[in-house]
Amino acid sequence: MEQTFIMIKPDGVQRGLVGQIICRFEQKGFTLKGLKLITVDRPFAEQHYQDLSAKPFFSGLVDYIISGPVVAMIWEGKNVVLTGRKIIGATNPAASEPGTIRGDFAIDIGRNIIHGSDSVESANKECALWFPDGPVNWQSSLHSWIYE
Ligand code: RTP
Repeated sequence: MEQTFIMIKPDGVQRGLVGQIICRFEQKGFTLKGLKLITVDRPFAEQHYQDLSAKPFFSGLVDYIISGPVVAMIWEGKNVVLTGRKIIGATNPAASEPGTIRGDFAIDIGRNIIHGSDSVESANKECALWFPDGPVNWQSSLHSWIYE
């Protein structure tokens, strides 16, 4: 089953949105396979965002991500990478639809409260980077009530 990496950024944690964000993924039917509250250092944040290292906003983005604890998660489910991105909404909250996490809770692109992997390939890389010991191996008893 597909997995994705989701991170509640420092602003989401500071604003007390952790519960509401987790709730949206749970309500959809996805399964939580990894969860930790962690403050990362600059080299780790630079590694996570290495594909964006040439962007003008890169150092501000890294400052933002290391500014406080983040909630790192692995979520599992059918099409969870793409559906997770839809639940999160567009990168710029100004363009995010109401009903999405960024559309409901954020205003500025540089304070958009959550990250979600943008492809299965990035998801696998990011899950391995943040959870080197792998996901928690458990099977939800709801499986047959969610999938036909
Ligand atoms: P994320 O990686 O955080 O899920 O966001 P994303 O795929 O939707 O967007 P991406 O292009 O990968 O950008 C990563 C994060 O960088 C910040 N950003 N700032 N100032 C700017 O123009 C700008 N553009 C992007 C955002 O926090 C974005 O989520």
